[in-house]
Amino acid sequence: MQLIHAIKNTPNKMKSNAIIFAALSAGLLFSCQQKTSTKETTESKIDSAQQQPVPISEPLVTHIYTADPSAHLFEGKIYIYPSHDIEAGVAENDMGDHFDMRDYHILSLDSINGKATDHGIALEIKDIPWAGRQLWAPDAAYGNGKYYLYFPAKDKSDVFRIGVATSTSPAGPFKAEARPIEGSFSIDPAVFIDTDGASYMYFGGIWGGQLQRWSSGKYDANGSKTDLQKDDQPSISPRVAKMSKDLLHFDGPVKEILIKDKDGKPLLGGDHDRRFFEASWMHKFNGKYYFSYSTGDTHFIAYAIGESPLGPFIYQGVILKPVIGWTNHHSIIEVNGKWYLFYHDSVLSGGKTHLRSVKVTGLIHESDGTITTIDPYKK
Ligand code: FUB
Repeated sequence: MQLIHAIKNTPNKMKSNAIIFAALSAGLLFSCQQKTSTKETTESKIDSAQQQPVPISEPLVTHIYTADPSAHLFEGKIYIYPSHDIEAGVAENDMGDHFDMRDYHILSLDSINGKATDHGIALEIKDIPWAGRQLWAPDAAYGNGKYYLYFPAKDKSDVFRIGVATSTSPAGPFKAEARPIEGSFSIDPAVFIDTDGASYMYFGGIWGGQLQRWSSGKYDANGSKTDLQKDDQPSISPRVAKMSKDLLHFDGPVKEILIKDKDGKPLLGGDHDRRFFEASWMHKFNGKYYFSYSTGDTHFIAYAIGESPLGPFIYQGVILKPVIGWTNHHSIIEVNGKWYLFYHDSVLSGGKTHLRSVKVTGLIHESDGTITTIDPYKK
């Protein structure tokens, strides 16, 4: 794992991806088309030929690339709402232009160890009236007898907004609303419905997710491409908005989420190992609110615990160590009394940043409420 850790704090996505890819490849090229068992092929090749990390889990599907999994239990099955990664031929850069996804496929599992079903195209960019490009990490919710698919996309002015589409089935197809959610911006929506029925959307992502360009409350097209470059100031905050009962709108203002250290001090912009980057998720365990997220350029899934869904949250530690590939993204759900982490990595594509595969593994809450850190590779 030294090679993965060596990329920490690398300011350029391309550089770090090249290092990971070099570590993994050296004669190793996995194809999405390969017909042999992925488990056998991946493990035996990595293990015997290169002494490279052996994954703890295998892709849920191998006929397409999938990423950013948001998992939910609907109608007695596990539904997974992922990004659908494609080789679009767009050069890699720090703004994430190479993530040029154009549709969503929804996956389902009858049981956690079952075979995944791909339900086909659920929504396409051409059917979203306001969208210009880049369908990034989605989420879903159920309410009012309907299913809701929430998704980020750049609008026709190249500004990320968050849209919503509805369906009578968890597998879609989904019909998009004519306009993005009013007041929405940036990426990675995660909708959490609390035990009292109140619903919240967590969202935001820096760098390609453009959150750093909203610091004045308005979009600054000439704003920074990465951080705010203020390492000694509180880091950029993820956002939360209460949702209306129809789950189609924000009900009230967008608020900033405060993540503090155990001394009560806000995490700073220069604290790349702990500060928020993208990929929000919320789960509730033993009455406490667990806000989890990716640290982006340091590649961790980290978590912080709070007493309210609106925060503040106190940083606790790492849920998932870095994966092969640049991005780290996840969701956490409970199935039949056990907890699971859905995540992705780029092993199947030979380390390509923009060609990822969704996976699942068990997650443990310790008796003190902390979460056991997961290493996605056996060595
Ligand atoms: O898939 C595109 C972007 O990569 C997501 O929106 C981020 O969370 C990262 O996984």
